[in-house]
Amino acid sequence: MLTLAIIKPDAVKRGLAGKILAHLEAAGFVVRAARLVKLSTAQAEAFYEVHRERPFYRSLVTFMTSGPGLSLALERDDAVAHLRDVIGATDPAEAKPGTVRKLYAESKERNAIHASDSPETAAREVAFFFPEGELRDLRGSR
Ligand code: FUP
Repeated sequence: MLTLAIIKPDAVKRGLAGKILAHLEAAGFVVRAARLVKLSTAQAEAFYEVHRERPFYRSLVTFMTSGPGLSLALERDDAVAHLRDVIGATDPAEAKPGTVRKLYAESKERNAIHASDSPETAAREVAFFFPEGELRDLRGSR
């Protein structure tokens, strides 16, 4: 199955995209699509729509539009749950050792990586960044 990750602007800016992608590949994820995207305010607002009423929403949108992030459609078995394990808790102070956020995040907001939180969200978020035709199948001819 597929899930959506974004290596966030803080991590891209600090030159950590390659290290984080290597971490994800070592954890068994296969890249099916990738795109370096600088979100517009409207796009970031739409992506984080579920958080619109939260106190951190405006700051989160500003951060996510501050520079390009690397959006990734990733595949492996049970991809959503596995990726959540690999990235760690939202706040790096609470993330387990060896997780992407523990290793690379600066703060609860500037936390290096996004990962879809359910299969339904993953389907929506993969479609947000990648039209069906952009997904590559490494085992097939596409
Ligand atoms: P997560 O699924 O771990 O990314 O966390 P949430 O969906 O709860 O939050 C989405 C993003 O909002 C987080 F990645 C960072 C930001 N956030 C804050 O800036 N402050 C908070 O208190 C909670 C979340």
